[in-house]
Amino acid sequence: MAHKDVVNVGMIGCGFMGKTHSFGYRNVNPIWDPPVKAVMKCITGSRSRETCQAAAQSYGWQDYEADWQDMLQRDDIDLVDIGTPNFLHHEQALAAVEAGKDILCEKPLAMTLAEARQMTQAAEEAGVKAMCGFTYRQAPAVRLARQIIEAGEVGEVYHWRAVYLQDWIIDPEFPLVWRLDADTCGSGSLGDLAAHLIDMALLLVGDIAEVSAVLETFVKERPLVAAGGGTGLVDKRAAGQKGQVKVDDAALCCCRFANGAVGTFEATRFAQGHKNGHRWEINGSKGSLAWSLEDMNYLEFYKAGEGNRQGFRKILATEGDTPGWEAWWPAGHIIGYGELFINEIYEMLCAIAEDRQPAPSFRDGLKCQAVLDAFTQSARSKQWVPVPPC
Ligand code: SOE
Repeated sequence: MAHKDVVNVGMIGCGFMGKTHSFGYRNVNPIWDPPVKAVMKCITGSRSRETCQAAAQSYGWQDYEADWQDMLQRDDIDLVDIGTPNFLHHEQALAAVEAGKDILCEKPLAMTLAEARQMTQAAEEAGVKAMCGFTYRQAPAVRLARQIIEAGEVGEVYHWRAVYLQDWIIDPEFPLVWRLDADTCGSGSLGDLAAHLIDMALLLVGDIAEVSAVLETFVKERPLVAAGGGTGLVDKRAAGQKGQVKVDDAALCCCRFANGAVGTFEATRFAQGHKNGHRWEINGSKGSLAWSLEDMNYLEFYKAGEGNRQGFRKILATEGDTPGWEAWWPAGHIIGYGELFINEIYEMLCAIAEDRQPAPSFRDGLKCQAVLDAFTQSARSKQWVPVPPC
């Protein structure tokens, strides 16, 4: 793609992700001064025209379209950002590739492995830049962890241990919103939460060879909600009735990595008291690392061989040379959840300017989808399942 000074962005999604990504585009230029600048051209979504118009106004987009397909046809859009419910990713990403646009698509990349494969192949063959939105990778403390691992300071990795704990659907009267409806989300805590853990494991430990999983649905029926919870679905639901929950509330999974390490993953929306408890730990021959999203500016690092001085040190990952921190504030002036979207979009803009795939790319999203698929197969068959190479 010809090098330009600006990237005109078209956002699909006016909900939670529409808001976080808009926050990213609004702030990426002043914070990072990227080699190509983001221009907030247009927003659209699967909701009403009024919702799109209001989102454009409050999030700071120049324009809006009521129909995402009309936005994709516009010549003044270079990058399409897909922040819609999972069932729309495949169709929208393929349409964006067809229109020759670069893409940033939310996770999980798709509803199925076959869809993710098709999206990745289409994007790579068309030569468009395609990013999958595993935002937590962009935390400076996580990038520091990668630097420490690559420098060999953890040694041979033995263990990966990760949890993603939430508690927002414990009430059986909580309705069957799109994140719980198999037709719109594909899977429950697996695709929504474990996907983040898998991406981290692939980034920090390496390829996963085989898996074993248990999935559980504690609340089997929930009240139906009207009009698809803003997803643009035809309303197949009637108020006052209940619908079947066909996705997992909790996922407990094990894996063997290709490099000989072993790992565990626990993702649940039934961990009373935990709001967004994404945590992981790595144990290696020379040291250990640990990170928690709710305390995301810190990385814990234990180095073996320090005699009676040994212990976990808590590194505040805010130094000027901490990767992903370079453009932020003086040391100790911490950042939070929203800033990770600024970092993510900066990476996307750099990839466009440097004519390379962003990290994480659609291929990284596909690798994660292959593990999600293997977890599902294993839970059904009660067998260990190999993960196909991607
Ligand atoms: C669900 O509650 C959710 O918002 C996920 O969809 C996100 O991916 C995760 O970051 C936080 O939780």
